[in-house]
Amino acid sequence: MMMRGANIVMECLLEQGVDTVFGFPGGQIIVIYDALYDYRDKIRHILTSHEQHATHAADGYARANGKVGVVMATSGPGATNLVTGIANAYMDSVPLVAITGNVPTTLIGRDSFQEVDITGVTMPITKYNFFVKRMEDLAPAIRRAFAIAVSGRPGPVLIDIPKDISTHYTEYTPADPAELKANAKMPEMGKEALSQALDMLHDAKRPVIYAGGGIVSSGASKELSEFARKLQAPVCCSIMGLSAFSAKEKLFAGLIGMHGSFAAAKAVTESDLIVAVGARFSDRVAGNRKKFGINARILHIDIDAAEIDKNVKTASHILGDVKQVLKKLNAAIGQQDHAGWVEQVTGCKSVAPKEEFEGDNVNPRDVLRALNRMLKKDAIITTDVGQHQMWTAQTYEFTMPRTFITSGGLGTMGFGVGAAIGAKTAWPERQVVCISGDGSFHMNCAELSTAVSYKIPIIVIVMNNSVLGMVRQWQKLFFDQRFSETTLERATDYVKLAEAFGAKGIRLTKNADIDSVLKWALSQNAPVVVDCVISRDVNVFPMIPPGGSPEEIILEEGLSDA
Ligand SMILES: Cc1ncc(C[n+]2csc(CCOP(=O)(O)OP(=O)(O)O)c2C)c(N)n1
Repeated sequence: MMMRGANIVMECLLEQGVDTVFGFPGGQIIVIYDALYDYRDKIRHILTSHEQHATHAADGYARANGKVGVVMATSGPGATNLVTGIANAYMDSVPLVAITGNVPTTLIGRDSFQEVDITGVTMPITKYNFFVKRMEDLAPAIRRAFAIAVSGRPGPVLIDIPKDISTHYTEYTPADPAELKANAKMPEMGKEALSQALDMLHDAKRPVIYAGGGIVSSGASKELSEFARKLQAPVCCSIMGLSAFSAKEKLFAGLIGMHGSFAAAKAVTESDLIVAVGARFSDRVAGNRKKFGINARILHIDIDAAEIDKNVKTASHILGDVKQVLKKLNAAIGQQDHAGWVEQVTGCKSVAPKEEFEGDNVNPRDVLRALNRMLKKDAIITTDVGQHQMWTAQTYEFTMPRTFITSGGLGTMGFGVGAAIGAKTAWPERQVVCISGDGSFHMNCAELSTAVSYKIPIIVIVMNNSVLGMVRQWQKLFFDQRFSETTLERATDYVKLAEAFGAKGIRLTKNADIDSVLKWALSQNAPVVVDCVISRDVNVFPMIPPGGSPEEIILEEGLSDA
């Protein structure tokens, strides 16, 4: 049947099962929004205040429910406003489809009003991108975009659609659902790799599992749990891996890396076999790559061949979907016994850094511990970026996959509120709390208006220390306390700000009030901001100095000799 390009976009979204998109309209995407008007009963659109946060919302939606997130924006500034969100999804392997309008093909390359080469701009931060030049390419491009976003290692794909393509008519033939399914591809795993891995697993005396975000995206938590028990190995998680393995399991050794636990640092330093599963040895995990796991052989299980031997040299690897690989290993491995080693590592879980806070302020970790007690098991926590993010990662006990949504790779301040809106849109019945900092919240607070307009009752906890805390901490530890441009001391009243947007606000100034304030916030069924006043001198410990390795962990303030 003959159909307008913009309507084909809608039909193709429906083919993919899309029922929610986030975005912001404009002149070059106006025809697609015109089509959306006729599909508004089938496709819910959430209009954010800024395109960046529409991308974060689509990203949070995708991370929370495992579907592909969809974001739309107009050409030029609309498209460039998506860039940080796309890069964020790329770094954290989140399946996302971004649709941008562009000027008509006849105006391309003439520096037309609001023209930008967004496929050129996003080439290094997308898995693939399409510039649709011909009507007949439109539907195939959208179908391929969704397939690419979820195939192998997930990631973002962008489709740039010039205005004449969305305006003109062409023949539309609905896709065969079986064909759509067959488009998503997973690499096959090799048999030899598996038998070599089994030998390594059987030989190990002090094995440790380093679990990353791949476990979450492949839905392999159950398989990981069985694997850890069979191998009898402690499990350390990267920040992307948190929630993949229950923090309540005895074998959980905590966060690995720069701000990781002492137990995790001990485990990787003393281990003779590190099994990395769906993880990529980022610099925040490995620190000094030459010293990481210095006494261990490394077995790397990952879906992305490009990750093998990229950051650290491995002894062996298995390429494949980690869920399928772990299933095979679990079937073949048999029960191992490393009780003594497990005790050595998990016995260190109580080694905690000194906890700093000033008596007349709120202890941020106590707030997180209270949330841990008060929230339901399936509550979703999102964060912005800074100290508050690391306190959350260290303190909150995640027990269910996809309950922790944070910007791991790009470290994007401003991510948390959009991500919370996306997560709550995906799971309206679940509690969704964003832990933010006052610096980050200044970047995304306008999205409170989105939460209010669409009645999306998220809770934002602003750990308000009046400073850009994480950068200030580095200045304190490594730059001789020269606090260059990290003291905010904004006059912003977060309670009034929340109220101005139509949300609710409350201030928390004393530790004694934590429970009552949180109880109030949780009972509002409306967007709430909790202005949580903390001291500017609370640090994140432990800390591995930049370029250091796990054995150089700093438990308290002050550098080790290294
Ligand atoms: C968009 C962006 N700009 C700058 C940074 C660098 N940065 C990392 S943490 C941080 C401070 C964050 O301050 P705040 O949100 O108040 O959180 P806190 O560390 O105080 O908890 C900064 C500036 C970043 N990660 N992202």
